[in-house]
Amino acid sequence: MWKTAFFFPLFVFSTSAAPFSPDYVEVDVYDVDGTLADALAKVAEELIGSSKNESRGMDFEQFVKTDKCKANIARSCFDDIDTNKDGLVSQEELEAYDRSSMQRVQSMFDNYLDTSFMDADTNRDGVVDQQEADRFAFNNLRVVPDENWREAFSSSDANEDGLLDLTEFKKLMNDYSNFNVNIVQTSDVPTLQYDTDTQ
Ligand SMILES: [Ca+2]
Ligand SMILES: [Ca+2]
Repeated sequence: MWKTAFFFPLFVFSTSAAPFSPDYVEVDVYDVDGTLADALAKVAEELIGSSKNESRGMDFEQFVKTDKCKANIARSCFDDIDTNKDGLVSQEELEAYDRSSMQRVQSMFDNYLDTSFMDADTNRDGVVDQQEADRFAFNNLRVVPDENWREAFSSSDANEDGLLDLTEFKKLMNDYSNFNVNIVQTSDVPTLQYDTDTQ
């Protein structure tokens, strides 16, 4: 019976490391029990260990290749996404980042809608009437306030009082492009002012 431990080098190529940069793993072929099965189990353990990085996420080099962020900001982008600071970007971290990016965009859009509502409500009575909406369409959205636009207005007026509160106005802003509205052509605009009083 072999009693002397016998070592041999085993090269394990880690998929997350740079190409052809082997990890050196020392394996005792005959461990305390002297069985090859145990030694192989140990090898398997090492291999699983070395592939763990792959399931835990991308390192910086792999991240750059995904073009998730522009090259000049890739480093700070990577650090932002890597919230647990383990030097890897996991699927969960990527999803969390995408969610927060979406929220940022959504909140910018919400702010834009709030500001638009204030711009549209020129008499400051807290609602946008047809005339205010028409003026806003022409001056701010470059949309012709024709029957298509007015149809969009009516369809957003949930309580059918002829006025849009903030919620109804937001619906109009989200939906009006589905009503085949016409875009103001530059030749149609002798002046940037549109005044429904003269209509
Ligand atoms: Ca108003
Ligand atoms: Ca209404």
